[in-house]
Amino acid sequence: MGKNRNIVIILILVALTALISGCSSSMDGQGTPTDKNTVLIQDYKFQPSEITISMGESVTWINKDSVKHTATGDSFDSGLLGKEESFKQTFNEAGTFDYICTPHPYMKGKVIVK
Ligand SMILES: [Cu+2]
Repeated sequence: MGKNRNIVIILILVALTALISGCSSSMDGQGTPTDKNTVLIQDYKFQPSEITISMGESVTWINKDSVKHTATGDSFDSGLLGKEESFKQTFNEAGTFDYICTPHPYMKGKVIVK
């Protein structure tokens, strides 16, 4: 009886360890740590919807939804991004660049390049 109990405790510990390591690895997968200009596509929204960067910098979009989204402007198009897929675009011109998601045109975002 005591042996069974130990097994149960070990199983719980193993499950907890798996959970904890699973969480931390998914946190590592969040964003691209080297790119400070990251826009998450989540809940049918660009977050943040407006981002300001300096000329020559790039913006990385990461889709967090199960639904496919795009980041599509006049001068760039991510194409359809599945969950956890990302798209990086460099902006070498100053200006305001509006963009939408092609399948959901009500999703709007803006990149301001200074
Ligand atoms: Cu979309």
